[in-house]
Amino acid sequence: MSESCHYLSNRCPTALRVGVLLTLAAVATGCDGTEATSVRYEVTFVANWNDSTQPYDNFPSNPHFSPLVAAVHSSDVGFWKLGDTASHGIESMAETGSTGLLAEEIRAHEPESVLQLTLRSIVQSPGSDEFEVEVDERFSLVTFVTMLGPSPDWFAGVTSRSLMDAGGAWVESLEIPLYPLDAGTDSGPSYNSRDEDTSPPEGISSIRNQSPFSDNPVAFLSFDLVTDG
Ligand SMILES: [Ca+2]
Repeated sequence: MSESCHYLSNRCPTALRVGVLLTLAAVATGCDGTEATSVRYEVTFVANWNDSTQPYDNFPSNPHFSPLVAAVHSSDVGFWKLGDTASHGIESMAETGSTGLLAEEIRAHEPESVLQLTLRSIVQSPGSDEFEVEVDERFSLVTFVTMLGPSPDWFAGVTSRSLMDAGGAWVESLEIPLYPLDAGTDSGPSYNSRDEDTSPPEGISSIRNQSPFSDNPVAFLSFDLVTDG
């Protein structure tokens, strides 16, 4: 039942709420009578971080991306933003690749503002991973993060990316180049720098085209609408 509770605000007439609860189905019905139809996307992550795309500063011998974290959520919540100080969960992910704290932060918003949390495995670079997410009209945003490993506090991702176009239609296909980001919590300048806590922490920033990174993406994230019923 929880999957439908978010459609049943207190503004709904009681009769409607009862009616909806009695007719729990694959599609949830909003207060205005419209159906919140869920659709699925195939998500493809392609790691493109290697010593030819980023040919600087003692490129590491074991480049990889930490276990991917993907959340489907509403606009009521966000998990990171350029210029903002990283949450403990983002800091932990970006410095160690750990997903535990970040998963807790995201799950704290279930089911009201988060529909789905997906945790994947490490992806070697070059390498790739594929998985599906489910979205609907209310939960149409995706936040995705993964750490570049080894690194001080560098990660890649998207935040609150909508899978709807301006007209409210589902985007059929979307490929997003990912550039390196600095979580602002460790001041190490190089891939294998020792821990060097940034105090106070700085805002999350892009380090695209800043040493040791070139102007090339470190990965690509694609969303393809699944149409096979
Ligand atoms: Ca840093």
